[in-house]
Amino acid sequence: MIERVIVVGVDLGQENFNDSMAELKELVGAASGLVVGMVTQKRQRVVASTYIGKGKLDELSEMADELEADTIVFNNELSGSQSRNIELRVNRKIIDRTGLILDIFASRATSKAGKLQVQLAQLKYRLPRLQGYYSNLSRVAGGIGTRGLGEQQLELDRRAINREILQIKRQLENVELTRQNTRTHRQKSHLPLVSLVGYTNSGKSTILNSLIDENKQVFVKDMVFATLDTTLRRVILPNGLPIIMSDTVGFVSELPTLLVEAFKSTLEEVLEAHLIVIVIDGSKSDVQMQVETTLEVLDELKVTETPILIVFNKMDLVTGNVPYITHEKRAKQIHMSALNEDDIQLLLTEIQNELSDAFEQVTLFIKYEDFALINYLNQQYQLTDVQYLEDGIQCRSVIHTHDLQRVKDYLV
Ligand SMILES: Nc1nc2c(ncn2[C@@H]2O[C@H](COP(=O)(O)OP(=O)(O)OP(=O)(O)O)[C@@H](O)[C@H]2O)c(=O)[nH]1
Ligand SMILES: [Mg+2]
Repeated sequence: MIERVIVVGVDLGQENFNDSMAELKELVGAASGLVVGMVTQKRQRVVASTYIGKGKLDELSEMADELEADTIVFNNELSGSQSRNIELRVNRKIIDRTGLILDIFASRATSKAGKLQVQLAQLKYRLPRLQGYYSNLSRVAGGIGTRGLGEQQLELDRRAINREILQIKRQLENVELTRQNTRTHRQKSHLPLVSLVGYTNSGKSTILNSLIDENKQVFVKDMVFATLDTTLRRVILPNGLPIIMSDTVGFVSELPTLLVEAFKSTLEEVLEAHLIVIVIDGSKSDVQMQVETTLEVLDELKVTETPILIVFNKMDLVTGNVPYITHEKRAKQIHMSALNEDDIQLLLTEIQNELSDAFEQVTLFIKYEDFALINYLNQQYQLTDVQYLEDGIQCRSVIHTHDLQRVKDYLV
């Protein structure tokens, strides 16, 4: 049965209030809920005990009866006692934005690490709210689409939850060890790393797919939070140089700190990136919010120095003004559609330009007896103008600067 949902928001004068409410509706949809109504209220500050005012609560209660709503979703974080108080008045299941996002993540996580990370975030989210739950024993807890964490777990007391948190942390450490091994492996390959980041559903995975072989494709879908893990793929630039590209979990405004926290290790690749490509859905009205949100998360991850390229994707859907971020001087901005082959080439060229410090054009003469080096270069790079001379080969290539040392005795 599809849950019928009323969304509620308090307008405290924040700039993106309407966008944020629209996004909340999308999130409800992503959790397979059906939005049947919306209640908003303009206030100077929220009511400490019930978040919205008494009159609004009555209105909400009536509306819930009238529209036969099952669940009320608030566009803010609620404390345990707030949601209990509201629930007592409205007699419906109350979920807040963070809880909703956690529910979506819980239902989407597929990898072992992803599942553990979401579980950890869910437990940490519940811990400070237990008090509220326990004061109302009639509460049937759980969220839209909740999976993975059994509802009965809410009955566990704090100690049990804490024990579970410890246990999950331990499991995560193990998973992390394996991840670190793969990372070390990649670092040994020394290839420049380019990370695709940005809003959920902006087309990051589609862009990556258009750059790689069919049998290595990643999951793409028109829904929020399609990707929850980090994938690394080898991509060849127009000058023949290989790089590594990473695609990762998408962001959303007010992404719960708990989740950013939980996904830090998933997002760790971003820390090591030589270039960050921020992918924006250019066809939406909230491009400013998308960029800001993304920069905020990057800040939270302490990524502040890495060069950035801002990409407005889905330009094939744009009929009006071409979007542009005015105050962002740090980054170059380009416009493209992942569905257009020429645009994909343009993106690659831009990435190549941004990475120009990372590679150099060389001409080499290598004796045949040094075939190990010839082999290595052949595997790593594209060699051009190859001439087979009497005692060795002469060739040209674009190589990564980290390999300059290796070939310095062979430069022509
Ligand atoms: N029209 C159009 N659709 C696009 C374009 N790029 C991606 N899409 C569609 O947008 C939807 C989301 O694409 P994804 O690649 O899954 O987006 P994502 O950024 O990886 O999303 P998350 O993994 O949820 O963070 C899919 O339905 C894509 O087919 C584009 O340039 N034009
Ligand atoms: Mg994706």
